[in-house]
Amino acid sequence: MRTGWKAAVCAVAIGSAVASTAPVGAHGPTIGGHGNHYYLNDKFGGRANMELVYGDPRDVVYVGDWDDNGTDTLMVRRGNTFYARNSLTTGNAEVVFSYGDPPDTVLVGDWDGDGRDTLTVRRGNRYFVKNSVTSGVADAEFTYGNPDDEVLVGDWDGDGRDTLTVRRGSTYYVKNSVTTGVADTTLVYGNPGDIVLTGRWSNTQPGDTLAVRRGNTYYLRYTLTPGVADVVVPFGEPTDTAFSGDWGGDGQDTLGVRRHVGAPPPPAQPLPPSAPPGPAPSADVNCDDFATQAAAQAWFDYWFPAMGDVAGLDGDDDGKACERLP
Ligand SMILES: [Ca+2]
Ligand SMILES: [Ca+2]
Ligand SMILES: [Ca+2]
Ligand SMILES: [Ca+2]
Repeated sequence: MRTGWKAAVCAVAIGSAVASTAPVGAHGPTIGGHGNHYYLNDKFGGRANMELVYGDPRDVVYVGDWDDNGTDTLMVRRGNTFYARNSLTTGNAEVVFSYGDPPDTVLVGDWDGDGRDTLTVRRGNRYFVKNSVTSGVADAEFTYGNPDDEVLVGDWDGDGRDTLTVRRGSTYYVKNSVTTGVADTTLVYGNPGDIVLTGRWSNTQPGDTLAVRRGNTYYLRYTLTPGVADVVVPFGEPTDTAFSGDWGGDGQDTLGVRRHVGAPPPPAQPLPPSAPPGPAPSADVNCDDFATQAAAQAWFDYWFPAMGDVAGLDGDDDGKACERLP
């Protein structure tokens, strides 16, 4: 992974100091927040027993099991290019691929139950499912809920496949297939403003359930039913961004936090109003896509603030793209 890139999407911070109820979990949307230090615990201990640094502080980050080894790891996104690492250690990306368009919302899940997490692109209430972490067109498409609905991803019925739940306040509309149609079950849980995490918190439960976060205290429920928490655990700091995943590969999801260490990162720079002629930004672009060095340079200068040298046009890092072109 190259350093110094800035994500095109400014992520939403989650924490007690920030009024956000975005769902975070072992699977689902971006985990939000900022910082490139991650503190995990593969049990429900109060303190982290795994620490790593990955990507840049402003990166958009997702959690999933990209290689079907049972362990969830991190993936950062820059535009429509995704950089996944398969171990929970500091280091470079091991898998790089492009999917969708830079403004797309994506969700992580194991949609076909093969053990491997992949992406679904969301556009409003339309979902485009892809069952491999490779570039290419969607494998399936469906519609669920309303365009502005908050969605959670999980294996609610324990059949090994992840599906969607739409959340409206404290009501959850659970669907157990990635097909167009109405909810299979409906659940009322917690308060409308709660920060909710999803996961399989105990090996006694068949599938994923909910947890509510208040400050740095987590209230875990082992069934998708109304009621009080089965376990209450502390973790991290109230200002951390929290998420969940199976860090040890034992089938149980536990907690992790994302934290910024050091001076605040510079704000993400918005793109100028219009793009120069050229292809959409991705790792598939190369110097042969441009007739002149000036054309390549204009394209490079436009996309660099948001996406870095996404196409690798400036191999020697001197700021000049495709110097071999006329
Ligand atoms: Ca894995
Ligand atoms: Ca899969
Ligand atoms: Ca399922
Ligand atoms: Ca685990």
